[in-house]
Amino acid sequence: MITLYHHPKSRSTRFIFLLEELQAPYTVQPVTIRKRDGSGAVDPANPHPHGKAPAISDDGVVVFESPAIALYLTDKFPQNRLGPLAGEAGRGAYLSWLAYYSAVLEPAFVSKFMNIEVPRGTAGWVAVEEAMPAVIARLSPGPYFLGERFTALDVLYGTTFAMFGQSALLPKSPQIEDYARRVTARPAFARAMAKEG
Ligand SMILES: N[C@@H](CCC(=O)N[C@@H](CS)C(=O)NCC(=O)O)C(=O)O
Repeated sequence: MITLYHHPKSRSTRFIFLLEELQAPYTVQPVTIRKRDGSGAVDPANPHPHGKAPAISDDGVVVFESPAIALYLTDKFPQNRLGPLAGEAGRGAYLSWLAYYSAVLEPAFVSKFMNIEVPRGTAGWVAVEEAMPAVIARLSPGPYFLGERFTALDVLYGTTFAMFGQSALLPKSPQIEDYARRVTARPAFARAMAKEG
């Protein structure tokens, strides 16, 4: 049985969405986390090495960091085809864009938020203004990251774009807005929202 270590309205919320999409058996263990304003605290029950959310445990097997959790869950629960398996078409793109999410896109957003120029040739990521055209090109055939097939990539990217859509971090794009709406219109997203509190 999967235990999701979850903090409301955090990066762990989208894993309730993914677990609902997968129709996997799971329990949610609420944890405290440290907040930007100095409040909150690492929860000793949380197995993430820095006390961050999300983390999961699967009968004692601990997995942390969003792309690793997404891959672990879609490999473990293949029945709803939420991620191409090893040897299946699309696996290479699936792995690449999972890694890109936390290695390039999140650092790009944080750099913009902190007003830091991304050092060309040194940083492992690029500026948002360079990352987003690559993401939009990938999404162009649509409707999802891997074409017709909805996958865990859409859970990560779609919820992120839905969250940042109203902010200056995300360059305005009707295509990204449509995509975020499409992802968050899914019944599993509504179920996750109802359970998340
Ligand atoms: N790289 C991690 C980031 C997780 C993360 O930073 N989560 C935030 C909540 S949205 C957190 O737990 N912050 C508490 C802290 O930094 O101590 C992932 O993608 O899973």
